[in-house]
Amino acid sequence: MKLVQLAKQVADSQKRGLEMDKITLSNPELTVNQAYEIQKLSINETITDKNKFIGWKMGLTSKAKQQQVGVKEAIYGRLTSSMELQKPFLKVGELIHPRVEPEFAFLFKEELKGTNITAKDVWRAVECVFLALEVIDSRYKNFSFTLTDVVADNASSAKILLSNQAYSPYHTDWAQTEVKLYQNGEIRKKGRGEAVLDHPIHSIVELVKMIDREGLSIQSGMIVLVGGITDAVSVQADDEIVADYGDLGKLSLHVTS
Ligand code: OOG
Ligand code: MG
Repeated sequence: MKLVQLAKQVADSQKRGLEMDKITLSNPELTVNQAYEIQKLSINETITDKNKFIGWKMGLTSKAKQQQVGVKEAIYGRLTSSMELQKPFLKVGELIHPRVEPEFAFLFKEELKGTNITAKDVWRAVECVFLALEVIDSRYKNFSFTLTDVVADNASSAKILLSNQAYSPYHTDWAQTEVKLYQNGEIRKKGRGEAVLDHPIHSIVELVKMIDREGLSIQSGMIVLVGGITDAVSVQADDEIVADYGDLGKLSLHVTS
């Protein structure tokens, strides 16, 4: 099957919130690079004046996340403005089997590109850091996929929630920052920033190198999610999710039907 057709199929499943079979079942010969092409085509199809391309996400940058889904490689996905929750409410009716995970998001004031980039270059380009919750929702049945499948499905991206407060990149040591994830008052997950490639800054370095293969960059004004610090929890209507980042504050998400 042509990549364009597969991209349409994925875009349709994302738009309508309908689960689908893994695309590798009917297309076992698909490569990871072709999956990134499908990702690009399917997301480009959704871009309009109202739904802008706002940045990137890294995924599977922590052991906890890799183990949860059985894929042992970091991946990236594309973020668009319609994914951003402006209020801390998540409607699950539009989604298939949503999961929530705690993250950090970096906002950039300068472009970053190329394969020679180092952590030093990244620090210079960061404007600020947000606490973030990512809602992922694989379009594949049973949240089960191979590396190729999940890349084509835009790394399971669904929604993102950023903290109201933005922090200076030098406010704290992001590797030592601990987050506890609560669901209905019960602690479900716990982790430190260092779970993400020893320090979340490394996730940005990896992203810049990876998107260079497509000739793309992090542009000034874009945000980047660095990847789940802990693995994700499944959520349903009426759940109250709280990510407690200690001194940095809390991020809450109210789940509705
Ligand atoms: C893939 C997306 C992974 C992360 O932060 O690791 C991701 C998935 O778990 O479905 O967003
Ligand atoms: Mg994530």
